[in-house]
Amino acid sequence: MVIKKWEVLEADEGRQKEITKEYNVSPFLAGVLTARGYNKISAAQILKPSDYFADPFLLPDMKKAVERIEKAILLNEKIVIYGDYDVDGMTATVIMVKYLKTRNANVSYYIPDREEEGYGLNTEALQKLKEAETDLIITVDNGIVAVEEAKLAKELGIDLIITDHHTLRDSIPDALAVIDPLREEYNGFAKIAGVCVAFKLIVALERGDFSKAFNAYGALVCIGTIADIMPIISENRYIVEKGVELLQKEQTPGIEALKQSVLVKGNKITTKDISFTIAPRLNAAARLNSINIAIDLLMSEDKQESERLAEELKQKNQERKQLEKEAFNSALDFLANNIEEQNRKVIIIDGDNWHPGVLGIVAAKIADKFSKPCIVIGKYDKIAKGSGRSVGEFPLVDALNNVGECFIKYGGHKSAVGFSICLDKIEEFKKKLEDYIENNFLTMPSGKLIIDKEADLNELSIKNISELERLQPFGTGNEEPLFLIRNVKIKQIIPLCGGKYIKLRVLKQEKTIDLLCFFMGVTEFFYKPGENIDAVVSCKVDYYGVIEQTTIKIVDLRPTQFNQNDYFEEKMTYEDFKRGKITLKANLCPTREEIAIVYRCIKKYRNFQDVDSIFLKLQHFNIKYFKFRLILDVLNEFNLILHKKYITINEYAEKCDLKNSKILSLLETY
Ligand SMILES: [Mn+2]
Repeated sequence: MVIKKWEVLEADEGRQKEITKEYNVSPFLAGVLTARGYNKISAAQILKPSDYFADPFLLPDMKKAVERIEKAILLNEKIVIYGDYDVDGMTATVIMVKYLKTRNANVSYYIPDREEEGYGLNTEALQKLKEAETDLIITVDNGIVAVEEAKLAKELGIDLIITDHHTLRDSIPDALAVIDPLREEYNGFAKIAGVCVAFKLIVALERGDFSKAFNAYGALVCIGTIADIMPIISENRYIVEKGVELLQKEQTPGIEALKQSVLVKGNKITTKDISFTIAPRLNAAARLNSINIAIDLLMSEDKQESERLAEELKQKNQERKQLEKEAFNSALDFLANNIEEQNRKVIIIDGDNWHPGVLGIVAAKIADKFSKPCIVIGKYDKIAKGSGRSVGEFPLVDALNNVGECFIKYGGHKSAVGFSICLDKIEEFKKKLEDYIENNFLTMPSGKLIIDKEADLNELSIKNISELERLQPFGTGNEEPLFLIRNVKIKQIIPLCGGKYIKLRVLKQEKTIDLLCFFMGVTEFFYKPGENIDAVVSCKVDYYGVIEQTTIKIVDLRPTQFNQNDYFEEKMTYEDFKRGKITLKANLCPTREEIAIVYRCIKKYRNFQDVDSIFLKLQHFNIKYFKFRLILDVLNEFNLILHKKYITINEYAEKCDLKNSKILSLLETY
């Protein structure tokens, strides 16, 4: 794991007191909320979300939409729900179709093909729908930018109602109704999913009867909201909390089968099951050209059919995982064999025939692993497709805008982009993008770990931790709280599950607590008893009958003496140097002794998972990061170390003489 920037938020004492009093919560919990920017009023978004479900008729054009749909139902006109292939779009499509069927409407749906048509309304689809004698199209989770397509729909004589939650461009489409919470006229809570906008339309069609509609569709609204990574505050909080409760009860055969297929027997379904199992499975169907499996399953009213579809969906997801693994490993191999590529500001990798449906996931995994924006390009017979993911605040789509002429088609937002490109344009694109970033971004944002509070061991009491449950459900925009505990001494390292995991017993000022570590086993754990560490932890209380016990889990850890600012500065300098962007001002040539220290460290501990782990282990030697990386370059130059699962000494390396090092002699000239 590459070292992430720890950023500790600060509580506000004044607001903390107010929140404590207003909501009758502990100062500990109130402190976390103020650190996250909440005050007495806005804290209600978290602590009293049920006050927040906004009246659907507050949304602009809602009344017009309801009237037009009622007319279509009355005259038995042909209605088509025009959806999207992600989980938000799927669930939005399904609830609209299901609802209109209960009203005996003449309704069907259309979801564009992910690879062939791409996202949103398109002219060919409109022509097809015209031929099928469609009278009314209702978009869900798309349409807000379809200015041209809306014009065409008008020419074709199809009425168009747009429901969307994406950002508006300069002009809104000329449609019968345009319902988007980001329209200026709307003053409610804006960050709701496409499925939630569709749901509001249903509530409006039910003349505002929220609870009946929620009982029928709340489970799907909840799945779509979580899958689309909406912030879990305000209305979304209500939807997720109540939606999960609904999901725990018996659902329609399709949703029930999906739920049963992901659940471990006897467990209750949680928000984590939705984000880590249900959503990826539904997405897998779309990624692998089989979206019908997902839609049919969500619609199904037949038990046997549902079970078959749920099983097929599971298989599709397995297939997706396999394709993803192949592409990811081949991308990692490329980076291991081309180490200089890792020093770029944005990592760009291309490969032949990587499945287009997994490019985005692979880009996200690489971006996370190297803490840098990453673009992954799959090359096929005639064209190439790319998908990118950003890190921190880096505006990836702006970067693409600046090289827009390279693409056939592209789009996206700050943190994720997608494009198609001619094969012979790839090199030009890479070069132009790199030049643009090199000239416009002196420093790149790094991956951050946002920490809510530096905590004393005493503060991590059962009472305080159990109160954090009031913040649940956690999710995007309402993450599980993280705490920093500083300068604790390792007393004991206790292996768990045969050494696969670790329990660390740590001590500070006479107080001892246990920390659990699940991301490293005994083999990889390079800290020793007696060493002082800083740890970022998450906490919860487990209930065993009448016994309560805290579980404190390590999210990240470092030696106490580690200097974060130094590290990030030196890392940037090193990478700039490697890309030839700076010349050295001082002689930074490592000494023979320093090289030996690093070599001996790798030889002794053997199981370093990455370069940064070695650096953390070397903390008490006072070798700066820049120099440390130069030393590794020298060791690589002579093939003295191997980069496999672990970084190890090459036992079969030939004897070498450092005098012959090209790197060292180059450094000596500065
Ligand atoms: Mn959406």
